[in-house]
Amino acid sequence: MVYKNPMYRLGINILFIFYPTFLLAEQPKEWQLSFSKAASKSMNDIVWLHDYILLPVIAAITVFVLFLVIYSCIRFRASRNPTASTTTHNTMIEIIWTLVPCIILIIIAVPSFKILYSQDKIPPADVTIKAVGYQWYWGYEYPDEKIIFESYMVSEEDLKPGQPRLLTVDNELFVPVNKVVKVMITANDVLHAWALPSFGVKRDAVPGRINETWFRADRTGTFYGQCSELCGIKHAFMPITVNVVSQDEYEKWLLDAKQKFAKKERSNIKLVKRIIQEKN
Ligand SMILES: [Cu+2]
Repeated sequence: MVYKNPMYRLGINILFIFYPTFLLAEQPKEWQLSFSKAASKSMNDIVWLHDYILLPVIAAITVFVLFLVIYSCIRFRASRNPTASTTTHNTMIEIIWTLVPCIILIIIAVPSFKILYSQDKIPPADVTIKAVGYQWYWGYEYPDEKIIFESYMVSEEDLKPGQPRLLTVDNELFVPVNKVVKVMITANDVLHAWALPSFGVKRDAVPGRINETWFRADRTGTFYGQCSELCGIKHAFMPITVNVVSQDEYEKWLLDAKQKFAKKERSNIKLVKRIIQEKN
């Protein structure tokens, strides 16, 4: 196949370097550079800040410093400049090298704070999800729909064709497209973090407190994330899978989920009753 051809792959990887978001799907790709393709306004803003503010600033500073280093190596080398200057002070240059970095920081700070505040202010939510980090899986709750379930990683030998390794879970989250989804994040044992790169979402899951964040997915698809706070030996094995679907499909899933997970709840209640009986 053409994709197996090493020259073709090399060509694609070179293209990736010049077009960081070119040809990327919803999950990490081999040899991928830069971010996953944005699926929310928040992530679009983050990518814009990175591509059009941070990268040009970093590139310009690097080139400028490199130029200064090379220039002074050549111009002021011992053979060409045997008597060194004794200058210790120049007011003009000191004002410039204080003011210019200040201006650069302000140029970065203005759009950066704008994005931070837009992430912080949660619009009225259409769907609310509670995510609870456990060692080592995620528990999810749709409080308005009375749905509670756990989401474990599918191990490598149980993967179906097309399912990505270390990212596939048994019970996926479903959210409707173009709707505000509020996520309340907490943990039940140690620190975890609920992170979904395509939505520009990352919040710590802290035992005993609830952090809130939100996203509005602007296209359908399956999106993957991972726990992003080192939480123990299986930190790498508690991925997050979110299916963004149409409103109709979401409602269909809700009906199914209410049955599927309600049954489980009933069996849990039975289990608790049995334990209480055994104790008595
Ligand atoms: Cu974790």
